Amino acid sequence: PFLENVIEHPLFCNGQATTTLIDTTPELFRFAPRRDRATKLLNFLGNVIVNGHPQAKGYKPEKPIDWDAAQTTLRKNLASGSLKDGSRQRLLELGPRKFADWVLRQKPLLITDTTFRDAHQSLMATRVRSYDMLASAGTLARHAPQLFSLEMWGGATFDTAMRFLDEDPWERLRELRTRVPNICFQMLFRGANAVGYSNYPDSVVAGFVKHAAASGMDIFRIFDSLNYLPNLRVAMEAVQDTHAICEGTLCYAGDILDPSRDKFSLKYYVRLAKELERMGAHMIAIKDMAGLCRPYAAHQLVKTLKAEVGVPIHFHTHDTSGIAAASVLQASAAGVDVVDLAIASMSGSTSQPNLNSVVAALQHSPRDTGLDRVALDAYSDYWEAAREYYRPFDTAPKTGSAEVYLHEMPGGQYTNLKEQAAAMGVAQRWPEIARTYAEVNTLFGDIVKVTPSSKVVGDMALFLFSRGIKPADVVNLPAGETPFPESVIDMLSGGLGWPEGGWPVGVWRAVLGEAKFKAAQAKYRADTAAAKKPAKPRDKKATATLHAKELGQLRAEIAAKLHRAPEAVSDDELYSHLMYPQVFADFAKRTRDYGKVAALPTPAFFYGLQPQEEISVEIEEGKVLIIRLINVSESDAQGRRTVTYELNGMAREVLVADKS
Ligand code: 3PY
Ligand code: ZN
Repeated sequence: PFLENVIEHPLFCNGQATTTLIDTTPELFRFAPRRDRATKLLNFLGNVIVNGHPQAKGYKPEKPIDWDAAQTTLRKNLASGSLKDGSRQRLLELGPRKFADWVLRQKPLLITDTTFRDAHQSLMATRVRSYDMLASAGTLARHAPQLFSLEMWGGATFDTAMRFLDEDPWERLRELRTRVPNICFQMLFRGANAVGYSNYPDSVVAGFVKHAAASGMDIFRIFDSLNYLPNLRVAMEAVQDTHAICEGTLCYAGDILDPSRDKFSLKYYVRLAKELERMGAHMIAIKDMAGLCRPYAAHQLVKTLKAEVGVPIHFHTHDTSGIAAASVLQASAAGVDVVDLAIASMSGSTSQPNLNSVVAALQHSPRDTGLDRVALDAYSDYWEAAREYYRPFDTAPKTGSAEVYLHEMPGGQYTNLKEQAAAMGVAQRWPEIARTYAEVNTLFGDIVKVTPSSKVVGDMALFLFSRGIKPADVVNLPAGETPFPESVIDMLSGGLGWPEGGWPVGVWRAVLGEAKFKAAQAKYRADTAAAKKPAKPRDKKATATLHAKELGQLRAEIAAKLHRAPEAVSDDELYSHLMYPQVFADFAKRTRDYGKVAALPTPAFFYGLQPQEEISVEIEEGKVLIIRLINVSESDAQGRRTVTYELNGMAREVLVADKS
């Protein structure tokens, strides 16, 4: 409790605590009584029952939903069966290079299932909870051991797990690993931005990779949001020091078949792919984050890359246009090794194309995947029912739209930006905002747009739109005098690296002002000159020593803040803190207040319980709480309600302040 008092104290939270905090702050020693795990959960549930979950946006399922139906079906049909070895055993046995050679020799089209990561990031603002993944993961392990990998971590999931779902992302990784010992796990890694939005020190990036690999990650898809390859070096080298596969990534923008978009030509992508191969990539991903790679472009791109590089090619796209399955089939025909797809009921629209249908499409063809369609359909039924729990977040467009070729927004950004527009009260003007987004892209010289560069384009679009400034007029504004968003200033200063050819001078000068513009231009020249020099051979030992020293210092700083010995700060805590200090601190506090809410079934987590509804909650292996809601009283004079439960058959009450 002393520690809790310290880290919750305003002086500590504001970073103003010094070594005298303990002597000068007697209230640190006033301890609240320790609450047991069950009481904490009953308090959490009581709050949701009385006040609603802040994430559920007031949504309440209209009629009682048979929440259990999906899981029962899955359990009945598929939960049993033996575990066969799969891609993970093969990787561990062969090592990454020989594993990649094995991939090259495969005739069947290999498939990555993105249901646990990109599908829900792109359809439901990354809100799917571990609980629902864990309930179904064992089924995949048993019935789809032919899958190449499960993309189940990284991207936005690290942030949202803690920020919105009160979950520890590291626990998600390890618990899924326990249930799926046989299929490779894959994550999306934002190069120098790791799983955050800004650049981190090399020691942090490399340390994160190492810890993730040790926690069960097998394939790292590493990209940069401007295709600025120097930003990939540290993470790629770090992966090469583990058992895992380093998937170097080229982000697809433009249209290779459109001669007027010559910035993003076939030649450009071949150059990137060759460079990634030279940097040590075991595989190369084509990351078509917005779903812009049209079918015949996909064919040509894959065919050319297969001829030009010697490592497997992995194709990732989004179905925003409604026609991306055709791109997948064309990529397959051109010899792509692996493709990303999402389970049927979590596919389509801004998500990946439909896994079940592609498997069916390739049956009895030379690239037949060998996956069990009956099992995959049952698995899809499960997600169809589970998806219902997430209705407040499920805001992706219902159908495909060719409009994506105009605005070029990544699948994961579309719903978020729309939400931001709604928060500004301009939801009805979405088509104009989408157009402004496209015009900002032109203003920036036509760039790759993916987290975080896509967010910067979105910030600029909303900024200009809300002030009634046309993107094309930005270059005529007095240099350095408009209060552009911080993210825009940072990107144009080189904070994210550099786009091919640098920034157009007009917008560069208008945003930064003359002095900062000159400094940024000099930095751009120096960085690009340095990037052209042949890289010095890496001194692994010296780098490891330097990183260990830096990480040791960071760990000591955090330990001092927590009043713990450095060795008492776990690696999970260290990296969660380093990625998102405030989000992690808030998450840790809520965990102290409410316990392990990740153990609650999703309907109870978001919508509470109905009177007489009963749930069972496994708070640790073998320790199950049976919670039944009995009654919610009227408010008392202080505006509090008494929530009465039965906990394992015994009456329990908690008092909840009614915030309505
Ligand atoms: C992410 O970085 O989270 C993405 O999904 C980019 O496509
Ligand atoms: Zn994606």
